[in-house]
Order: sequence, then structure tokens, then C-alpha cells
Amino acid sequence: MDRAIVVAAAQMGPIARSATRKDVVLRLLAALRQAHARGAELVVFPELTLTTFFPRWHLTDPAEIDAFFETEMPGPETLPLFEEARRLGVGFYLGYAELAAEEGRTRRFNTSILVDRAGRVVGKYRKVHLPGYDAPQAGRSSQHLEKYYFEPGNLGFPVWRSMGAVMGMCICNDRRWAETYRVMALQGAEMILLGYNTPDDHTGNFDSDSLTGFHHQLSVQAGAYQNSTWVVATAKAGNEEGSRMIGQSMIVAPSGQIVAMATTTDDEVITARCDLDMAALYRRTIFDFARHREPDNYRLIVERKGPVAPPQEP
Ligand code: CDV
Repeated sequence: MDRAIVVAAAQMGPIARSATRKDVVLRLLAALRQAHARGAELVVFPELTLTTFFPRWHLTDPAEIDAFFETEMPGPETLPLFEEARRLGVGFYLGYAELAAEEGRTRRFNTSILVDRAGRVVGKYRKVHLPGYDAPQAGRSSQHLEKYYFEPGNLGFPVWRSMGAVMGMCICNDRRWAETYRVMALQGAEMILLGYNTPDDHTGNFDSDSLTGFHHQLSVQAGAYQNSTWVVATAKAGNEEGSRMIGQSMIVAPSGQIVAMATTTDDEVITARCDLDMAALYRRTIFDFARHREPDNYRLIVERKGPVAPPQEP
């Protein structure tokens, strides 16, 4: 039986600070229809899709901050996306800033949801690896304050059986961490959906000159190959409020090969037909986890957070 699924990465060009949810949802609807016309059954949108990437600024006015967050999903402005996706029979991944009332307090997360072809929210993920700082850093033209705006995700890395596949989700910086993919692969993930906002103006802060795109590809391709899984990675791209965001949205096969990649830094839909059984070759040979993994030797990964080097040589 054919276990292929046609997926789309719906890259978004820059989203201005002044853009309303309605403006953005209209762009998402256009991408959704384009993806559907090309046969896509599942569309992946970026991280924090509905707004500009606001962690580049240090905002202090609570009302101004809250305006970037969603308190319900779908809400009145995002409902048209859910309705159109259901009408077309297309599932989607959507990243957004989530304001939740939990444990008797207000909590903020960098979140994504998985919506099936019937328009039902089947999964929620909250970003675990928050990059950057919890306070503004002197001397930087652009901040990266995810630790100021969000708490680390508290849902782990779950997977869901939906749309004929075992699907997992992660968000942006998560893609650089081997643990992200491995925890999902150990639950049988066949496809990992990923949205990101990666500025390339972090030289000296997060990356070395000119290597931002390379490190993006390296991380996703390695994650896909070492875990025998498809990865659908979708960018927010282009010059957004003076910050240059890389594009390079891509669909990567379990072989680690890039099978589709965006060529612009604007709104652009790329698609690929993903044979879920392609992973089987790797899963029964080089990456047959049950046969080859040696977890007793990996204990430090969960017992220790930062490195502790041996004492100095005498
Ligand atoms: N939104 C992100 O998580 N961005 C990060 C930083 C380091 C640029 C990233 O990993 O791309």
C-alpha cells in the first residue's frame, strides 16, 4: 500500500509590525489554496506565523506585548483559516504566541498546533529550546529575547498518529538539538513539522559570518538522516522590520537529502511527495534503534545539563 503524503512548506515573507491578523490570515489562505492546488494534504506554516518576530525588541508595555499573543485557537481572526482548510481537506501546522491561563497564572509559550484535515486541533507543542536572553543585551542592534517573552515548553516532544503518519512538531531553535529528533524518533515519528524565524544578522552572537544558512541545513539534514524521518521546515523570511531572515524553507527526506527548497525570501509554497516508507530502509539497517542503540551509555544526556570537563592535567 502506498504510504505517501504530499506536503507543502508555506514560507512567509516579512510580516510588518503594523500587519493585522486579518492581513496575515489572507496571506495564509492564499498559500493554503496554492498548496491544495498542487495536491498538498498538509501545509506547514512558520514559527510565530501571525505576527512579526517581536522577540527582536524589548517591549515593556503589557498591553503592547499581549497584542502579539493568542488566547484561543482558533480565535475569530484565525477561524477562516481553519474553515478553509477543512473545506479543502488540508491539514496544517501553525506557529503562534500562546497566552495560557494555567496553574492559576498567566503563562506565555512559543507554540505550534497540528490541525487535521477535518479542522480539528489534534496536537499542541510548546517550544522547549528557547534561544537568546531574558534581558536586553548591550551593544546589539537587534535583540533576541525569547527567554524574556516565553517559558520553556512543558509538554515534552509528543507525537500524534494523524493523516496516515506518525507526526511530531518542533520550533526553530529546537532543530539544532539532537535530542529533539531522537525523542520523537523513539516514539516512531515519521515526519517532523518545524517552523522557524532565523535572522542572519547574528554574527558574533549566535553564529559565525555567512554560516547561518549552512547551520540550518546541516541541523535539519542530520536530524532527518540520523532519525530516519521526514522533516518539513518552513521559514519566515526576508527583511522584516530591518532584520534579515533567512529563507531556505525545505523538505528533507529520511536519507538527509533536500527534496525541495524555497528559492526566494518571500511568500512561497514548495511541495514534495513524501513516501513514509522511505524511512524503513534506514530503520531496519543502520538506524535500527532496537538493535543498535546502547542507552546505558547515554545516561549523562539526561543527568547533566552543561559540560563538566575532567580536572586539569597534573
Ligand atoms: N527563533 C529562533 O529560535 N531563532 C534561533 C536563533 C538562534 C536565531 C534559531 O535557532 O534560528
